[in-house]
Amino acid sequence: MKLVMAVVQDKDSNRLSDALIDADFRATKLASTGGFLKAGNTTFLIGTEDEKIETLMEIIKENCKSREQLVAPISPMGGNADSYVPYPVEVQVGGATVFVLPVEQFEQF
Ligand code: 2BA
Repeated sequence: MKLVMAVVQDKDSNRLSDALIDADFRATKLASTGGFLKAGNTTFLIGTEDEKIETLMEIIKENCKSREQLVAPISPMGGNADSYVPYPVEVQVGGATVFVLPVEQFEQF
């Protein structure tokens, strides 16, 4: 068994939830925040059998889109102004960042 942790953009989270339910995957959604953009995203915890991982990856890939996002400039607080960029910068945010972990034991009480 594996535990899949997938960080996805909020805009894709409802679509992915629906697709997971349709394909009979069980998932938990956690509200999370990206460390770099400090913007909300959604982390899915999905426990599943090893043989279903490929199907699950396809579902995640199909339902999560990569997008450009603007990072607002943060003004320097009495510090080094040399590296300060006074205009918003665009970064490419991936469709999904996925970690696959082995599960030692799974119980439901
Ligand atoms: P954030 O940390 O808010 O990052 C959003 C996007 O900003 C990243 O997209 C990347 O394109 C860019 N970025 C992040 N750190 C950067 C840096 N130090 N310098 C320049 N650009 C940087 P993604 O890589 O697609 O990541 C999307 C979200 O997935 C991340 O949001 C974070 O919440 C999560 N994530 C990505 N890699 C992770 C990792 N190794 N461990 C845990 N969470 C991760």
